[in-house]
Amino acid sequence: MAPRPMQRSRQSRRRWAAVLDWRALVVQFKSMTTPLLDAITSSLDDTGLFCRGGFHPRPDDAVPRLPDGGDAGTVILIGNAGGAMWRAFSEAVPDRSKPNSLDKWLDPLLERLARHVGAALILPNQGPEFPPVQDWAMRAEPVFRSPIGIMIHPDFGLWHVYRAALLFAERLTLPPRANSASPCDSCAGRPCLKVCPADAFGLDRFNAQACVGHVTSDAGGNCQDRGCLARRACPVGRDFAYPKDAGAFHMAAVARAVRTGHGRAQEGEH
Ligand code: B12
Ligand code: SF4
Ligand code: SF4
Repeated sequence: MAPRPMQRSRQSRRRWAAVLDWRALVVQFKSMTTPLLDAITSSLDDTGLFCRGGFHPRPDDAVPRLPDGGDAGTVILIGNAGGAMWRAFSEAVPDRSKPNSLDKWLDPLLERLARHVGAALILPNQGPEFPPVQDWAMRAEPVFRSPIGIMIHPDFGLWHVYRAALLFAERLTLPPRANSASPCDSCAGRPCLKVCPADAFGLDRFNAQACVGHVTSDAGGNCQDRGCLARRACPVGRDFAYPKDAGAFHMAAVARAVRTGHGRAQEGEH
């Protein structure tokens, strides 16, 4: 049986209390990062977000300095995959018709998490200048640039996004990065490149104007109502495909972002 709201809020209070305990854990056991990763993940249980892995930054990673001017020793990425975050968001925010409703739900939650674990917070969709989060993702976990620009994950396919980077001063011990090949290497038909009605995918760039021109036209209903057709054509990770209303929500956010020149206010939602 699903927990009642009161039970849920007690559970969530307990989780946040636990996050505070983990802060003590970080100080006490700086070398034992796996419990910290598990702890962050379980604190995000009700949100559909989870730890996407981490890395120790090198100068060419272009990781910003910490607020005190020091170098970050560890970066941990937080993100979502499949429909879990959408379900949590829909339950928490029944009226999602206003622009930025996802940002307004997510940002305070991520800010609170960062504060409690003593990390500096980077929101990847906050810019310009945008942080190179896809490059960071490749350092943290086995994801690869797909022919349509989005990173592909062997399990989640194209159905995942990065919501935050947590920067720690300490060089924390991280679990080894998993290894695997890109699913695109063995994808003979490459259907993602064959279905875009706007021909929006160049060799190394995405034509956002062409995409949004089509999506918002009378002929664009398929992408507008269900999300990017090219993304949906990929055979990898289909079990993680976003629910239909999530596809429409993110597509509307993309259209707003492009129409307003990719301003921060409309970026986070996509
Ligand atoms: C601005 C932005 C957009 C803009 C323009 C994107 C563009 N490609 O031009 C708009 C609003 C249109 C957009 C749309 C989407 N976006 Co967007 N976007 C961003 C954002 C905030 C900044 C990207 C950027 O300009 N970086 C700066 C420049 C200098 O980087 P860059 O090295 O040139 O690389 C970018 C492009 O050149 C391009 N690119 C680079 N190499 C190649 C190679 C090929 C073959 C192609 C086609 C593109 C391409 O992709 C990079 C990222 O867009 C990033 C978050 C981030 N911090 O990176 C998310 C981000 C790339 N978007 C994301 C997503 C999910 C989408 C959508 C799928 C959402 C949707 N509703 O369908 C669409 C589809 C876009 C697509 N097919 O590429 C995710 C991708 C997650 C992942 N698994 O990789 C990111 C990483 C956000 C996140 N927080 O995770 N996006
Ligand atoms: S359709 Fe094939 S080539 Fe395209 S992203 Fe999916 S696996 Fe990669
Ligand atoms: S949303 Fe539709 S028009 Fe835009 S890139 Fe995807 S398939 Fe092409």
